[in-house]
Amino acid sequence: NFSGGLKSNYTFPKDFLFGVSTAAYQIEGAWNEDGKSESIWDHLVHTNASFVKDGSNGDVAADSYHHYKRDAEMVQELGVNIYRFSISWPRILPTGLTNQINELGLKYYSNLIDELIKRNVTPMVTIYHWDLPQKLQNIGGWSNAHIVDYYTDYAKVLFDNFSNRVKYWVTFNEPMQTCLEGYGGTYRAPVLNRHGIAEYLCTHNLLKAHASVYHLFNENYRHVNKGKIGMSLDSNWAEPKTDTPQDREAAELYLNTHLGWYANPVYSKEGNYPKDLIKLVDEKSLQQNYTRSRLPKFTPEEVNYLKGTADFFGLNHYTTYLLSMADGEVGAIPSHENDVGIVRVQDPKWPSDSSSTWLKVVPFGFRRLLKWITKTYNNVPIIVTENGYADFSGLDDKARVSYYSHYLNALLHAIHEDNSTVEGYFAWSLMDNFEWDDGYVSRFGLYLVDFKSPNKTRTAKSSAKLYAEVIRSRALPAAYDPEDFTAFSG
Ligand code: PNW
Repeated sequence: NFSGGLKSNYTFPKDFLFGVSTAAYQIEGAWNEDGKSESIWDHLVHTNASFVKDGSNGDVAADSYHHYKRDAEMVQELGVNIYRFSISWPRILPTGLTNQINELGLKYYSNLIDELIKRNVTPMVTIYHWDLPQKLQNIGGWSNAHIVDYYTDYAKVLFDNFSNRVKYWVTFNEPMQTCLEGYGGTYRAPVLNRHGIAEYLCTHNLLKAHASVYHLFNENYRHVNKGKIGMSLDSNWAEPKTDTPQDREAAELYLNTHLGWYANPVYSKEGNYPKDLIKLVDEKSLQQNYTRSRLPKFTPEEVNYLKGTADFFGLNHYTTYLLSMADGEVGAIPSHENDVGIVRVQDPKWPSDSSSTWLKVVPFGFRRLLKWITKTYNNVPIIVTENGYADFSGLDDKARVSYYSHYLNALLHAIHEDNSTVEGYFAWSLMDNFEWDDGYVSRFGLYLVDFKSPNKTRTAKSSAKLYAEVIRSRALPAAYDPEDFTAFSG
């Protein structure tokens, strides 16, 4: 079944967490207010005007720095149990380091946390959602091994101030976007484009930083609030392009060398990078005349130090691709893409009229991915920390209503038929925001934001009402039809 499950009376478990997600740079604005310094995203949009489709930036965005009370009110209106937001490192530490702690920055997040708790909403904090202090980028950012200490010092400031009130922590949002697209490629800040080298260095340091912060939390802060900590990894589902052994292998290789690149060291029984990835990069590096592999290695002590460093598996999922083996070289040489040697496409017949061209609606892919994670990582508890759909704006967002219905249906089937342990689900996003290189063209919000109005007025869309109803009834609406994809035909 394409939709990921037939019509059912399945309901969401009693303790299931329903949430909504945002990220600091995408909503806060106030980019240089009250002592905040420049992040790598501020720097990118201010120095490269053509990077963002509509020439916009996040200087003001939804201005949540000044409207956080309204944000908390919206979260409460939805009936959501938990709100996932991120903290801006350069707002807390303007030099990137702890020699100077910005009290006004701490105050902003402290106020937001109090406002949420007052409304019975549990705060979930993402410690890093892509906005590194530019001052740290200038000394190498994630490719500088000292970042492990800098990040740990930063996280300690957050734990010291907020662990009494914050129960859920996410160390990193989508490290693959940071490292593969930002260091290897040109799609995310800092647009380093040192493919084949920098994505592996970045990943190596970032995973060590994750483990260091996990241990810090586990040893010193967990008891304060019975807190939990994990990481949010992004993954598409990979479907074999045709039903041949080669394409099936390509699909499995895609998952292992993308999601597994980050998940294996933390969530697998044996730890370390996936064997496939080690072999591919080592062999290619030798062929290419490098003295040593472009993939840095963990020592056995490090493998153990990283293994098991998460209480839950945070998953950000949006869409599906079809995979086949490359015939010949693919991608730039050297690069992760070239090392792995597979080709991904999407089926033009898959429904979508999304403003994000990559966002095809394939609910069965969500269900299969949850099943794959459950099997590969030994029934790890999963929290879906992002899932959502983009359009060009409008209050009666029928396509988004349909997307959420189909994906939540697939999720119910994963829980009830595949025995995946899914503890929570977060819609991306609470409100329209700065969608990175898409600027304000692509809208992901349950709430529409009028970016032209002085107060950045927020209004609930049809999808907000659907989500609130699902949360209230803990099931899909009676009228939901798993066969109906007409909302995506424009
Ligand atoms: C996520 N993909 O990025 C980010 O966490 C959000 O900040 C962002 O606004 C949202 O999704 C929508 O784009 C993505 O590979 C990263 O398909 C990767 C993918 C999709 C989204």
